[in-house]
Amino acid sequence: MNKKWWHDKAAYQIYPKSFLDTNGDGIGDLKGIISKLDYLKDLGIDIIWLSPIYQSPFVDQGYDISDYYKIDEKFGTMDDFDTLLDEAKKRDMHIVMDLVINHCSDKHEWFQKALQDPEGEYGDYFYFRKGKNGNPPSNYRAYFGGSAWEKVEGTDYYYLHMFAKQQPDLNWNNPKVLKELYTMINWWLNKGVSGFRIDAIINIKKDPEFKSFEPDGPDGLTSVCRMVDSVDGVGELLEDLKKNTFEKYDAFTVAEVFNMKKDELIEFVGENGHFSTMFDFSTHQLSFGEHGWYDSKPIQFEDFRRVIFHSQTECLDIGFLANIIENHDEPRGVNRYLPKHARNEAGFKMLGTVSVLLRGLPFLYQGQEIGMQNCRMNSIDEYDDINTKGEYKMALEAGLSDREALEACYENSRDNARTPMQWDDSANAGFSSGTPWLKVNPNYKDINVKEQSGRPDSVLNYYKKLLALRKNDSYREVLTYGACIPMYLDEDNIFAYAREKDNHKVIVLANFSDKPRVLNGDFANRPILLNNMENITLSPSSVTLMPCQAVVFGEI
Ligand code: TEU
Ligand code: CA
Repeated sequence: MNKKWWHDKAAYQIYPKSFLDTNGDGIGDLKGIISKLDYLKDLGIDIIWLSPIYQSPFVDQGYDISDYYKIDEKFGTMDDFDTLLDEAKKRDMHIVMDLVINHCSDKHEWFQKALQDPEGEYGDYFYFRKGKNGNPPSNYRAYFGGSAWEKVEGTDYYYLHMFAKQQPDLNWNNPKVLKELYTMINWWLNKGVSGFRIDAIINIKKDPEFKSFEPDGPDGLTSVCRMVDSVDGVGELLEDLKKNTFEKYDAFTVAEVFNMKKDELIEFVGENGHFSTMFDFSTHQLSFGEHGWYDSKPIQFEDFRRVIFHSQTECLDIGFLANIIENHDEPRGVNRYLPKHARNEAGFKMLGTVSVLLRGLPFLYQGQEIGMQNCRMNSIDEYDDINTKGEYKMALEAGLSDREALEACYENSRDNARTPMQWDDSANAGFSSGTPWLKVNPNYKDINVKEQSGRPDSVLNYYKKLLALRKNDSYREVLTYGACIPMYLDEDNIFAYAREKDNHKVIVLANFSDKPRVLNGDFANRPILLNNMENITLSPSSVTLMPCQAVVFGEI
């Protein structure tokens, strides 16, 4: 495998709106991010992915872009952005932008022009279709609920939106659209961004006939992903995109891909794949309900372990995955993946250990490094997220009570990850001197960066050690390129693996159960590289792990 500049890097996702507000308007900004670059460097971060900061009406928090060439004034100016690029560079850090090109905002100039004349030049930038007998062109349900077709007032036309109706899908069959997008991407790469996280990209290939499918829910609609699943040929679009943009700059790209087809992994992230890497969403997918959040299932440890090892094995000879426990679309990982007895600092460190030391790029999400948790909201009005509102509505329609629907939101809402970053125990967790745009999790008095910076055994200091271990001269190679070999698979609630390359070997052991566990093996002579507890019980032929204990052993 040819080595690439990004193979041994650690990444961190910033959700700019909730990171740090420096002018008291309640919204995080670029100046806030600049002021925390040293914090991130010290944590061990090389690549920073910014969720969208482009001009946007914020119907879907910036994933609805109205001008791809502008920084939204909420976040600052293009000068601020240039300063961020310079300051990151000085610290040998990389800035990666979010690239949202499956759709744009309905306030984008292209769409505004299209609305005026759906049959004209700009109409062909989108998917306008005539309705059928007074109904939409097909029975697709948008990802955020409701029909994926929106009627254009005063015409027979509907336009397609796979997400919110304010996010019309761009027509990737139109060469003019591709040219506009490639020019824009190259403009940002010329500016000095190191690459992109690529949003919802699997959705760009459509079946232009837009056939209806069997309904899959009580609303008589079928998820629009049925159409995505039914078409082939996304690879050609992705290859063309790469050749005209990323490849020319040796850019780093990480794709958000959900419904990839079987055996496509090599085309996506192989040596000459469409992308550098893509997120491993296999654990996240375990929680999917049949109809929505209201019938989502708690995750069982056995499944959690199985799907991670499956991804690790599948990718070994192909490429690298990006490993996450959470992002801005998911609840907090500690709530989702840890059993109740493990929702404490030892447990948070244990989850961090098994995730960060996997083969692939570790992506931390803001607040993960201090163990931020889901936030209890008292009514649907306290939520902001458009997806949460849609899921709440579906839950009520399916017959759940208000309390039950809110519970489903507590377990699944994207706003769990979007509450402001908890910097210290002053008002609003030190995030803003004004009124934060979204509720601050009341647990900030106990869980915040300041408290944890000053405490050697904190979750924050443990994450620093984890990332430092990946970069340690003696272990960097094996932790970057070494295979991930599952261990103790017949032991329930034990997450264990070795990272192996040539004659080098690192062993990671974690006890997710609520009882002490004895694992047979010769560990006594190995150096202990990390231990999330003070002690460890070793005998010549075994090791005993306390509940929530995670230990990393090095080379003899
Ligand atoms: O997400 C795409 C996507 O598939 C998610 O919306 C997912 O279905 C949902 O979050 C499950 O809870 C990307 C962005 O990450 C997301 O924030 C945007 O809302 C979406 O695209 C539209 O741009
Ligand atoms: Ca601000």
